[in-house]
Amino acid sequence: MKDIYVADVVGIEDGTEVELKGWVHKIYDLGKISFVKLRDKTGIIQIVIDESLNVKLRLEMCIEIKGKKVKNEKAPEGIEVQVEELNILGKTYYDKLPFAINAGKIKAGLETQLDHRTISLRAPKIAAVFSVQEKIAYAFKDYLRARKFTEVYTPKIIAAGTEGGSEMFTVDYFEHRAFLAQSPQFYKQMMVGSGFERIFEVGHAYRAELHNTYRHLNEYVSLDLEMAFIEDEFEIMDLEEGYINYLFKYLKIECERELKLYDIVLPEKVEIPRIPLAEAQGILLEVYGKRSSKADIDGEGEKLLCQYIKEKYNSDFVFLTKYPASKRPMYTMPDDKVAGTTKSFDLIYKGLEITTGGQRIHDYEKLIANIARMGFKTEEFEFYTENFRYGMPPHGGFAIGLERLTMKILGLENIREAALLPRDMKRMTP
Ligand code: AMO
Repeated sequence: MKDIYVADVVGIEDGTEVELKGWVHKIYDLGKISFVKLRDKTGIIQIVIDESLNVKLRLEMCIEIKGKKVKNEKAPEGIEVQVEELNILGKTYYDKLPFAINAGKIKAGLETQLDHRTISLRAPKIAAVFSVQEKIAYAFKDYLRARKFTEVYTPKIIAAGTEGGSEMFTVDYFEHRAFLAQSPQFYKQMMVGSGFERIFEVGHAYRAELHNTYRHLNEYVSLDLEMAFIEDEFEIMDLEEGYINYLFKYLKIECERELKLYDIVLPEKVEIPRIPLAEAQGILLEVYGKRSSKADIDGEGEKLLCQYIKEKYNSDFVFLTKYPASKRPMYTMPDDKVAGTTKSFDLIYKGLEITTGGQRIHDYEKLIANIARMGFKTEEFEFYTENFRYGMPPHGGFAIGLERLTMKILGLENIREAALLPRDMKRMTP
């Protein structure tokens, strides 16, 4: 077993014997003596190997060493380990590494890096993306647990789509046709009605979208929540704004090293402007001469709008509210105050939609009428609507795309960089 990690060595008294295990990151062979960088999940440390040990190291070998921690002003962090014993735990079997991972930025293109994902992930800067991502999900759970939310795990093999008929992967399920869940939408609402009141789920979602873009994946991780007894969709936006503030504070403490690697300074406080979609479309037309389709803002529009919001409100985020009913799924609560609109919203962050949310229809008869109005067969949704016959509380929720949030926090250009093992139209391996 491993007791000490590289990052722990800084705090250990000079002259102490340490045992470390990790990978050979870099080798400077000076003949009589070699300076080697040893890497583990917490960092990189210089180790000094005398030729008398008679070992032939190669990059990425997995090794264990025993040695003395000593000060050396010339070494990174001012410390190194003088090796007394070295064992090779994992040999290497390559002619040439697919690309160098010890020279700062990887020079290979993204597709090549993804072809060899287990190698590119060894580069500390790439691995840092996933430390941040893990903390984003962790903070989501922490924030919600402190507010009486319960974590649930809902099925990903489902009988009917939630977000409209298209974009679903089909699965042979014995003698039936099933689908991969586009979202836990129905189940999160059902669980709220079953008495959980407040639930969240961090799980995979599947979209058979024919989009091979910088912002689409065919499998992504969704940070979902649903909450009962709300007054309106603004409470849901308050909750999300609270999470973003909690998250940024948390990342500043927990991911200081990772944020530094990406040169990211997160704001101290986030206050998110809330603008009805129609007003945002007006701004785009007036300020940028950009026309939008009737019910939406396209990718370019999202970017321009964020530029405007940044200049006017100094915010990287904006909530777009009051989406037209024609653009929202059948579970969305209509807004009776503004004809044709709904109590739903999107959250745009640095020019990219990262969230959809809103209040849902909780009245059984209204929901059935809406399902029928949208041209669906109500009997196919009985498994979902049944609960609504037995007293459904007013409720709402939202979902954040984990990879999109990670990507925007770290300033990455392509969503695939924020997916551990991305699935897109052209990629099913590794
Ligand atoms: P929506 O379909 O807008 O809403 O999805 C919610 C969020 O999930 C992320 N997302 C994606 N990320 C990567 N690749 C994709 N192909 C992809 N599709 C969606 C985005 C998006 O904002 N049930 C509703 C949520 C709700 O109302 O609670 C839903 O799924 O960040």
